[in-house]
Amino acid sequence: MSAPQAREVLIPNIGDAEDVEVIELCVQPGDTVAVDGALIVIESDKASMEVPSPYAGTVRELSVALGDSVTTGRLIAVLDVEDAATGEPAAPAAKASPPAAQRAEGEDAANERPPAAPEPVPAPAAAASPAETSGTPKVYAGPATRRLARELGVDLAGLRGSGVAGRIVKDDVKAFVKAAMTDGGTPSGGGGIPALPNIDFAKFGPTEALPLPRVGVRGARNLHRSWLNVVHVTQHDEADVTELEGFRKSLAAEAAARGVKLTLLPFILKACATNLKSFPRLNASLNAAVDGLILKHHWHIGFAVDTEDGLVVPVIRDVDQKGVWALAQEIAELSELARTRALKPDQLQGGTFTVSSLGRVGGTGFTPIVNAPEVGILGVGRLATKPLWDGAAFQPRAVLPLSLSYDHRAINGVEGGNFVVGLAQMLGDVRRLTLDQ
Ligand code: CAO
Repeated sequence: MSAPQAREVLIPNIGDAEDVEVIELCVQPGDTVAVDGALIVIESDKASMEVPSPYAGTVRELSVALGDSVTTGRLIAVLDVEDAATGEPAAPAAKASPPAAQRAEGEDAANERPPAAPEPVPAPAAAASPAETSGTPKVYAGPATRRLARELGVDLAGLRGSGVAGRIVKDDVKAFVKAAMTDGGTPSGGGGIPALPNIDFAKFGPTEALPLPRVGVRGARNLHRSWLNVVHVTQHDEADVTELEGFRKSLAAEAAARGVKLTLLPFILKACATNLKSFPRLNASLNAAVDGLILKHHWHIGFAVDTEDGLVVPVIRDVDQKGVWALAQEIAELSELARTRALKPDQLQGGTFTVSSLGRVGGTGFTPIVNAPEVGILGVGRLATKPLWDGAAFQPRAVLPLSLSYDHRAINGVEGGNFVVGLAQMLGDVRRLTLDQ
């Protein structure tokens, strides 16, 4: 094999256009590029265009930078061309390039073909995906699509193309923006996530389509957004709530007289608010730049309510300032409003931490999804009587499973672990709720 030879690549003839701007670098030194793989994208007043490589080779140096103004004949890059057979210019492509505006229009017409349009011949080399050829840029789109994306602030690297050979077309950009505007997130398959195949399940047996209620659809999107954005870790522990259960049951007559159902949940909310004061980073949100925390000096705790329409999370404000009776009352009222779809928007906002109790259902632990932009959520499992060693013998104790999921970007493992241990201690001895107030 012969030694690589250096080949210069120049800005092709771009017609009358003078001083066009370099708006995108499609390769970096060290990248390999195929014949007609995009090197840079330039933009004049009228249009933008990709400048393809006339050689197959490795980029030795790049002679332009983003924002440079370039004219015909300016050096773009020097390539190391390995193989003379494939390394020679395949065609007078660079020199024969039509004026930018014409080329851009021509490319766009091809770009905007519907995905299902028949493709008479394999995609021409000039349309080969840079992802397949140069290896670095994963974006495969024509100039007008790129311009639209820039105007709308869309990062094309996060889109899946519906055009021929995965090419991103204008409609993909518009659909992405529409999805982001309507639900604050991206549909399945957006954000660079491979979409699931659309399978006709009826092929395998009888099926039935069940539309999700609006609450369920919105909840699913919120969960998906949290799942994708939050770096989840779940820490499990158990609280010995034998004394608390004895205390709670001893209040049964008083609860009945007050017309309140006294479950474990109000004690758990109270214990969370108290414990959050000792762990302020769990009562916080990450800032937009994800380089700092916004600590909240208010303790508004949301609790998950299972309704016919799906999961709803009303928020109890200032839990730290309320007693257990008041919390029990508010849980009952807000749950009822949730189940009758009568919650007001402000009763669903402003939470700083969430509790999701599946205690009445069962389970020894689960991994709740953080209700972003909060950074912590407590999952509560079903109380069970277990033998615990007291140093001399096993004793039957009432044990409550606790599962804390937290955003590991904001909370480290020791902090998360200590929070759950502290919470378990507090529920193990509710006299602790009166300390540190
Ligand atoms: N262990 C054992 N029993 C428990 C328990 C636990 N951890 N938590 C509650 N219970 C018992 C209660 O004591 C009550 O018993 P009685 O009927 O004998 O008095 C019974 O379960 C039902 O309690 P509840 O659900 O009515 O009351 P709650 O205060 O515990 O919870 C509410 C209220 C609104 C949170 C709950 O009804 C609910 O909707 N939970 C579901 C939350 C959910 O869907 N989470 C999952 C979200 S993630 O997908």
